[in-house]
Amino acid sequence: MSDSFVTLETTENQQDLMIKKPASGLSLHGRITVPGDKSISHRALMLGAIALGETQINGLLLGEDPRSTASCFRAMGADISQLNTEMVRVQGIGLGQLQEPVDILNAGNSGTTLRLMLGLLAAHSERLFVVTGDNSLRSRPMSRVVHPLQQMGAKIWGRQNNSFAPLAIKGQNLRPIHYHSPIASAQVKSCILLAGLMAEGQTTVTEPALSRDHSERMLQAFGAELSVDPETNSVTVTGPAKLHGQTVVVPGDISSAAFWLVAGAIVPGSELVIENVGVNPTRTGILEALAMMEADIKLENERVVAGEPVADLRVRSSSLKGCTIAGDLIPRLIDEIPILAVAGVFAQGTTIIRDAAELRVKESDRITVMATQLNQLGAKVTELPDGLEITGGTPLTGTNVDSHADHRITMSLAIAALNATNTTTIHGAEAAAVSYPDFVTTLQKICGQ
Ligand code: SPQ
Repeated sequence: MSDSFVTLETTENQQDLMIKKPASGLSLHGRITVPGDKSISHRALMLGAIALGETQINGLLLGEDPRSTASCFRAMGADISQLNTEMVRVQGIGLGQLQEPVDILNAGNSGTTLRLMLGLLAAHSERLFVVTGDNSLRSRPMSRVVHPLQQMGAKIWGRQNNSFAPLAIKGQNLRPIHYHSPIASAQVKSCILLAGLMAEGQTTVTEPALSRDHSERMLQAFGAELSVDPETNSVTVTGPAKLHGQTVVVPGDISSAAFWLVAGAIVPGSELVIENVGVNPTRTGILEALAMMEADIKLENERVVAGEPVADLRVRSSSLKGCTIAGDLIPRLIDEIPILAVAGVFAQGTTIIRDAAELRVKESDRITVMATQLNQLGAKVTELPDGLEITGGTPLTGTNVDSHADHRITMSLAIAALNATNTTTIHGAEAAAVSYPDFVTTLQKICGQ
């Protein structure tokens, strides 16, 4: 390892990220931006492809997941320009007009690509689609979207009673349903709403707690007839819909900003400003959880950009306190739980995370992986069936840890390593490119490297 504090070593198949605290100490400073919101990027590409006319996307995330979405929709005839952050142009082909692809559609590592796309494909009458993904995605449950789509009349086949990709879909004319989802999942909700765009009549999804609402906002902006009942957490779309291309401005991803919020909070003497972050209330559970932990975070320059609330986030280091994170807050911070676990490790007292069993079916089993990897560094983390119990205040010692090919695990472990002694080596760090290709460069920048 060189004298540098943060180094990346690339071998043929994988990257090792090495972090060693400089002898002179460390604090984090700077104004930074984070890449475009991943959820909004997927939806902008998909709705752009099925709308009439041109959609222009500013600020698209150039991570591997939206690239998977773009390549699947190109394979079905959508004209999507080269991906860049300035301006991506999508020439929509119209609802119901996706072509039968000549090969298997590969969603890579992206659950959002596969589950949302299934809703659209199931409604494309008389066309056959075969969809798959990488090792991780092929082990994630698809029955949560297959079952409601079957209730709408979809024909879907797959492994283990149609539960896992690869899946084959023969498009049908679907009928509308009222689906009471057993889980608060934006992917389930969005999949059914997208299918409902082509079913004649009203399709309603009711969920047990509110999940992210980017699909609802964007569908309305594209001209769909859609109503929301906040009392019952229900959304209704009326089909057949007509969508029209729009300009989408993608805000910075709060799930990516979360790494810097926790880094700024736990590394003594730090102050960071993260500019242009999406603060949609269905995503700001992380800010509420960190406020409960007494983190010093302020929202500045709050504004609304193209229908999504945006702010700059200023974080200053402070001493954190353990807290309990559970219930309806969980769907509003589900992807931030790995980095919240890191905050818990450096907080005084106990942090308890419950009602988060969904973490077991993400890109990795994020409950087991965070517990084992943080404990490897010397933390005191106990796995619960649906969460984690973290006893804060135990010092960490750098050693070898593994990303388990999960982007959010890679980045969470890197932030934990900032407060560890010795060198921490994170194997499989290339996973970060799924949602945050410039993560290491930004880390080096705020470390003054
Ligand atoms: O797309 P994918 O792989 O499922 O990505 C993850 C992530 O950590 O980036 C989940 F592992 O985010 C999901 C999120 O957990 C993205 C998403 C969306 O854009 O609709 C919704 C959430 O999933 P779910 O299952 O709760 O609907």
